Amino acid sequence: MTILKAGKHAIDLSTPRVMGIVNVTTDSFYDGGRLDRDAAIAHARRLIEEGAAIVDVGGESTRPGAEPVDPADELARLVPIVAALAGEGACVSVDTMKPAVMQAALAAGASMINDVRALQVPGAMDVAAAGGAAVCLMHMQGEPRTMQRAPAYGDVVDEVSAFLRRRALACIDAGIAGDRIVVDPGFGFGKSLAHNLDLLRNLGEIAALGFPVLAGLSRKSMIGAITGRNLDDRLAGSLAVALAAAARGARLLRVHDVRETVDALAAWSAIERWPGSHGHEWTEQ
Ligand code: 9MG
Repeated sequence: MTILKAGKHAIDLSTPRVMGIVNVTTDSFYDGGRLDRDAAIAHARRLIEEGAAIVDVGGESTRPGAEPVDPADELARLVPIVAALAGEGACVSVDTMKPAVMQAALAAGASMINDVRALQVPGAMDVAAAGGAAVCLMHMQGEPRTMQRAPAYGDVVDEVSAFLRRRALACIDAGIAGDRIVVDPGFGFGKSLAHNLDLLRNLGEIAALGFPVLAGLSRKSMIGAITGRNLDDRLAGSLAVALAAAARGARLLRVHDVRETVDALAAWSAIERWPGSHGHEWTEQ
Protein backbone atom coordinates (compact mmCIF):
# COMPACT_ATOMS: atom_id res chain seq x y z
CA MET A 1 0.00 0.00 0.00
CA THR A 2 1.30 3.49 -0.87
CA ILE A 3 0.35 6.17 1.64
CA LEU A 4 1.25 9.81 1.04
CA LYS A 5 1.59 11.82 4.25
CA ALA A 6 0.56 15.43 3.78
CA GLY A 7 0.27 17.47 6.97
CA LYS A 8 -2.36 15.69 9.06
CA HIS A 9 -3.67 13.80 6.01
CA ALA A 10 -2.69 10.28 4.95
CA ILE A 11 -3.76 9.68 1.35
CA ASP A 12 -4.08 6.11 0.13
CA LEU A 13 -2.55 5.94 -3.34
CA SER A 14 -3.01 2.18 -3.85
CA THR A 15 -5.24 3.24 -6.71
CA PRO A 16 -4.63 6.51 -8.58
CA ARG A 17 -6.24 9.61 -7.06
CA VAL A 18 -7.11 13.02 -8.38
CA MET A 19 -5.76 16.47 -7.54
CA GLY A 20 -8.22 19.18 -8.60
CA ILE A 21 -6.92 22.43 -10.06
CA VAL A 22 -8.02 25.79 -8.59
CA ASN A 23 -6.34 28.60 -10.52
CA VAL A 24 -6.64 32.02 -8.90
CA THR A 25 -4.94 33.70 -11.85
CA THR A 26 -5.89 36.35 -14.38
CA ASP A 27 -7.65 33.76 -16.54
CA SER A 28 -9.67 32.30 -13.65
CA PHE A 29 -11.38 33.77 -10.54
CA TYR A 30 -9.29 36.93 -10.81
CA ASP A 31 -9.99 39.77 -13.12
CA GLY A 32 -8.43 43.22 -13.48
CA GLY A 33 -7.15 43.27 -9.90
CA ARG A 34 -10.33 41.86 -8.35
CA LEU A 35 -10.27 38.40 -6.88
CA ASP A 36 -13.51 36.46 -6.69
CA ARG A 37 -12.57 34.62 -3.55
CA ASP A 38 -16.00 33.10 -2.88
CA ALA A 39 -16.19 31.71 -6.41
CA ALA A 40 -12.73 30.13 -6.05
CA ILE A 41 -13.70 28.54 -2.71
CA ALA A 42 -17.01 27.29 -4.13
CA HIS A 43 -15.18 25.79 -7.11
CA ALA A 44 -12.72 23.98 -4.81
CA ARG A 45 -15.60 22.64 -2.69
CA ARG A 46 -17.23 21.27 -5.82
CA LEU A 47 -14.01 19.51 -6.88
CA ILE A 48 -13.78 17.90 -3.45
CA GLU A 49 -17.41 16.74 -3.65
CA GLU A 50 -16.63 15.28 -7.06
CA GLY A 51 -13.86 13.17 -5.54
CA ALA A 52 -10.63 15.17 -5.54
CA ALA A 53 -8.31 13.87 -2.81
CA ILE A 54 -6.34 17.13 -2.92
CA VAL A 55 -7.10 20.61 -4.26
CA ASP A 56 -4.15 22.52 -5.73
CA VAL A 57 -4.56 26.28 -5.34
CA GLY A 58 -2.29 28.51 -7.43
CA GLY A 59 -2.02 32.30 -7.74
CA GLU A 60 0.61 32.58 -10.49
CA SER A 61 0.20 31.14 -13.96
CA THR A 62 3.01 28.83 -15.12
CA ARG A 63 1.68 28.57 -18.68
CA PRO A 64 4.23 29.11 -21.45
CA GLY A 65 4.84 32.84 -21.79
CA ALA A 66 3.31 33.70 -18.37
CA GLU A 67 4.71 36.74 -16.55
CA PRO A 68 5.71 36.47 -12.86
CA VAL A 69 3.38 37.75 -10.11
CA ASP A 70 4.58 39.88 -7.19
CA PRO A 71 4.92 37.68 -4.03
CA ALA A 72 2.74 40.01 -1.92
CA ASP A 73 -0.01 39.85 -4.53
CA GLU A 74 0.25 36.06 -4.84
CA LEU A 75 0.11 35.68 -1.09
CA ALA A 76 -2.92 37.95 -0.77
CA ARG A 77 -4.75 35.90 -3.43
CA LEU A 78 -3.98 32.51 -1.90
CA VAL A 79 -3.94 32.71 1.88
CA PRO A 80 -7.66 33.37 2.55
CA ILE A 81 -8.65 30.59 0.14
CA VAL A 82 -6.20 28.11 1.65
CA ALA A 83 -7.36 29.04 5.17
CA ALA A 84 -11.07 28.60 4.31
CA LEU A 85 -10.60 25.20 2.65
CA ALA A 86 -8.11 23.83 5.19
CA GLY A 87 -10.48 24.99 7.95
CA GLU A 88 -13.13 22.69 6.44
CA GLY A 89 -10.72 19.74 6.61
CA ALA A 90 -9.65 19.70 2.95
CA CYS A 91 -6.20 18.55 1.91
CA VAL A 92 -4.94 21.74 0.27
CA SER A 93 -1.86 21.94 -1.91
CA VAL A 94 -0.36 25.31 -2.75
CA ASP A 95 1.08 25.74 -6.23
CA THR A 96 3.97 28.17 -5.76
CA MET A 97 7.72 28.43 -6.21
CA LYS A 98 8.17 31.28 -3.69
CA PRO A 99 9.36 30.49 -0.14
CA ALA A 100 7.43 33.42 1.41
CA VAL A 101 4.19 32.22 -0.19
CA MET A 102 4.88 28.61 0.88
CA GLN A 103 5.43 29.73 4.45
CA ALA A 104 2.24 31.78 4.61
CA ALA A 105 0.21 29.01 2.98
CA LEU A 106 1.52 26.41 5.41
CA ALA A 107 0.67 28.71 8.31
CA ALA A 108 -2.84 29.01 6.85
CA GLY A 109 -3.21 25.20 6.86
CA ALA A 110 -1.87 23.96 3.50
CA SER A 111 -0.79 20.30 3.61
CA MET A 112 1.25 20.13 0.41
CA ILE A 113 3.60 22.31 -1.63
CA ASN A 114 3.44 21.85 -5.39
CA ASP A 115 6.60 23.49 -6.73
CA VAL A 116 7.31 23.56 -10.46
CA ARG A 117 10.91 24.49 -9.53
CA ALA A 118 11.31 21.45 -7.26
CA LEU A 119 12.30 23.55 -4.19
CA GLN A 120 15.38 25.00 -5.94
CA VAL A 121 14.67 28.65 -5.08
CA PRO A 122 16.92 29.55 -2.11
CA GLY A 123 14.98 29.08 1.14
CA ALA A 124 12.24 26.88 -0.34
CA MET A 125 13.67 23.58 0.89
CA ASP A 126 14.00 24.87 4.47
CA VAL A 127 10.42 26.14 4.52
CA ALA A 128 9.13 22.82 3.15
CA ALA A 129 11.20 20.75 5.59
CA ALA A 130 9.97 22.72 8.61
CA GLY A 131 6.29 22.48 7.77
CA GLY A 132 5.50 18.72 7.79
CA ALA A 133 3.80 19.13 4.42
CA ALA A 134 4.05 16.83 1.42
CA VAL A 135 6.05 18.17 -1.53
CA CYS A 136 5.59 17.69 -5.25
CA LEU A 137 8.91 18.07 -7.07
CA MET A 138 8.40 18.88 -10.74
CA HIS A 139 10.92 18.94 -13.58
CA MET A 140 11.05 22.04 -15.78
CA GLN A 141 13.62 22.98 -18.39
CA GLY A 142 14.06 26.78 -18.44
CA GLU A 143 11.42 29.10 -17.04
CA PRO A 144 7.73 29.63 -17.93
CA ARG A 145 8.28 32.82 -19.97
CA THR A 146 10.64 31.14 -22.47
CA MET A 147 10.60 27.38 -21.81
CA GLN A 148 8.78 26.33 -25.01
CA ARG A 149 11.10 28.20 -27.43
CA ALA A 150 13.60 25.40 -28.09
CA PRO A 151 13.49 22.58 -25.53
CA ALA A 152 16.41 20.17 -26.07
CA TYR A 153 17.56 16.96 -24.37
CA GLY A 154 19.96 14.10 -25.02
CA ASP A 155 17.62 11.47 -23.54
CA VAL A 156 14.61 13.20 -22.02
CA VAL A 157 13.57 10.22 -19.86
CA ASP A 158 17.05 9.72 -18.38
CA GLU A 159 17.57 13.43 -17.77
CA VAL A 160 14.19 14.02 -16.13
CA SER A 161 14.50 10.87 -14.06
CA ALA A 162 18.04 11.77 -12.86
CA PHE A 163 16.89 15.29 -11.96
CA LEU A 164 13.91 14.03 -9.93
CA ARG A 165 16.11 11.50 -8.14
CA ARG A 166 18.61 14.25 -7.20
CA ARG A 167 15.87 16.54 -5.92
CA ALA A 168 14.16 13.77 -3.92
CA LEU A 169 17.48 12.85 -2.29
CA ALA A 170 18.13 16.54 -1.51
CA CYS A 171 14.72 16.65 0.22
CA ILE A 172 15.54 13.58 2.29
CA ASP A 173 18.91 15.14 3.25
CA ALA A 174 17.02 18.25 4.34
CA GLY A 175 14.78 16.16 6.63
CA ILE A 176 11.68 15.63 4.47
CA ALA A 177 10.49 12.04 4.98
CA GLY A 178 10.28 9.83 1.88
CA ASP A 179 6.55 9.26 2.42
CA ARG A 180 5.94 13.00 1.92
CA ILE A 181 7.62 13.18 -1.50
CA VAL A 182 5.88 13.11 -4.90
CA VAL A 183 7.74 13.43 -8.21
CA ASP A 184 6.44 14.84 -11.49
CA PRO A 185 8.06 14.85 -14.98
CA GLY A 186 6.46 18.23 -15.75
CA PHE A 187 4.59 17.59 -19.00
CA GLY A 188 4.76 20.70 -21.18
CA PHE A 189 7.39 22.46 -19.07
CA GLY A 190 10.26 22.92 -21.52
CA LYS A 191 9.22 19.90 -23.60
CA SER A 192 8.17 19.34 -27.19
CA LEU A 193 5.32 16.99 -28.12
CA ALA A 194 7.92 14.26 -28.80
CA HIS A 195 9.49 14.81 -25.34
CA ASN A 196 6.06 14.61 -23.67
CA LEU A 197 5.18 11.40 -25.52
CA ASP A 198 8.56 9.84 -24.66
CA LEU A 199 8.00 10.67 -21.00
CA LEU A 200 4.46 9.34 -21.00
CA ARG A 201 5.42 6.09 -22.74
CA ASN A 202 8.24 5.58 -20.24
CA LEU A 203 6.57 6.90 -17.09
CA GLY A 204 7.36 3.55 -15.46
CA GLU A 205 11.03 4.61 -15.29
CA ILE A 206 10.04 7.65 -13.23
CA ALA A 207 7.77 5.48 -11.03
CA ALA A 208 10.75 3.14 -10.49
CA LEU A 209 12.42 5.91 -8.46
CA GLY A 210 10.14 4.72 -5.65
CA PHE A 211 8.09 7.88 -5.04
CA PRO A 212 4.47 8.41 -6.10
CA VAL A 213 4.32 10.03 -9.54
CA LEU A 214 2.01 12.96 -10.28
CA ALA A 215 1.06 13.56 -13.91
CA GLY A 216 -0.33 16.92 -15.02
CA LEU A 217 -1.67 16.55 -18.53
CA SER A 218 -5.16 18.00 -18.28
CA ARG A 219 -6.12 20.18 -21.28
CA LYS A 220 -2.43 20.83 -22.08
CA SER A 221 -1.22 21.90 -25.51
CA MET A 222 0.08 18.40 -26.28
CA ILE A 223 -3.58 17.29 -26.29
CA GLY A 224 -4.41 20.21 -28.56
CA ALA A 225 -1.54 19.18 -30.87
CA ILE A 226 -2.77 15.57 -31.01
CA THR A 227 -6.52 16.23 -31.35
CA GLY A 228 -6.59 19.67 -32.99
CA ARG A 229 -9.03 20.80 -30.27
CA ASN A 230 -9.18 24.17 -28.45
CA LEU A 231 -8.56 24.48 -24.72
CA ASP A 232 -12.23 24.05 -23.77
CA ASP A 233 -12.69 20.98 -25.92
CA ARG A 234 -9.96 18.66 -24.66
CA LEU A 235 -11.85 16.51 -22.15
CA ALA A 236 -11.75 13.27 -24.16
CA GLY A 237 -8.03 13.69 -24.89
CA SER A 238 -7.35 14.55 -21.24
CA LEU A 239 -9.14 11.41 -20.02
CA ALA A 240 -7.23 9.23 -22.48
CA VAL A 241 -3.83 10.51 -21.36
CA ALA A 242 -4.82 10.34 -17.68
CA LEU A 243 -5.59 6.63 -18.08
CA ALA A 244 -2.38 6.07 -20.07
CA ALA A 245 -0.44 7.71 -17.23
CA ALA A 246 -2.24 5.63 -14.59
CA ALA A 247 -1.48 2.46 -16.56
CA ARG A 248 2.22 3.38 -16.44
CA GLY A 249 2.30 4.03 -12.70
CA ALA A 250 1.03 7.59 -12.07
CA ARG A 251 -0.60 7.77 -8.64
CA LEU A 252 -1.90 11.34 -8.76
CA LEU A 253 -3.55 13.03 -11.74
CA ARG A 254 -3.66 16.83 -11.61
CA VAL A 255 -6.83 17.74 -13.52
CA HIS A 256 -9.49 20.37 -14.23
CA ASP A 257 -12.30 17.85 -14.83
CA VAL A 258 -12.45 15.98 -11.55
CA ARG A 259 -15.78 14.14 -11.83
CA GLU A 260 -15.02 12.73 -15.27
CA THR A 261 -11.45 11.73 -14.33
CA VAL A 262 -12.58 10.04 -11.09
CA ASP A 263 -15.13 8.01 -13.07
CA ALA A 264 -12.63 7.08 -15.78
CA LEU A 265 -10.09 5.97 -13.16
CA ALA A 266 -12.74 3.98 -11.27
CA ALA A 267 -13.64 2.08 -14.44
CA TRP A 268 -9.97 1.47 -15.30
CA SER A 269 -9.11 0.45 -11.71
CA ALA A 270 -11.99 -2.05 -11.61
CA ILE A 271 -10.46 -3.85 -14.58
CA GLU A 272 -6.95 -3.69 -13.10
CA ARG A 273 -8.12 -5.12 -9.75
CA TRP A 274 -10.25 -7.86 -11.28
CA PRO A 275 -8.66 -11.26 -10.49
CA GLY A 276 -8.70 -12.27 -14.13
CA SER A 277 -9.60 -15.94 -13.89
CA HIS A 278 -12.86 -17.31 -15.33
CA GLY A 279 -15.90 -18.02 -13.19
CA HIS A 280 -16.03 -14.92 -11.02
CA GLU A 281 -19.25 -13.02 -10.77
CA TRP A 282 -19.49 -9.27 -10.61
CA THR A 283 -20.80 -8.13 -7.23
CA GLU A 284 -22.49 -4.75 -7.09
CA GLN A 285 -20.70 -2.39 -4.69
C1 9MG B 1 1.11 24.21 -11.67
N1 9MG B 1 1.19 23.17 -12.67
C2 9MG B 1 0.80 23.27 -13.98
N2 9MG B 1 1.04 22.12 -14.62
C3 9MG B 1 1.57 21.27 -13.69
C4 9MG B 1 2.03 19.94 -13.73
O1 9MG B 1 2.03 19.25 -14.86
N3 9MG B 1 2.50 19.39 -12.60
C5 9MG B 1 2.54 20.10 -11.45
N4 9MG B 1 3.03 19.49 -10.35
N5 9MG B 1 2.12 21.37 -11.36
C6 9MG B 1 1.65 21.94 -12.46
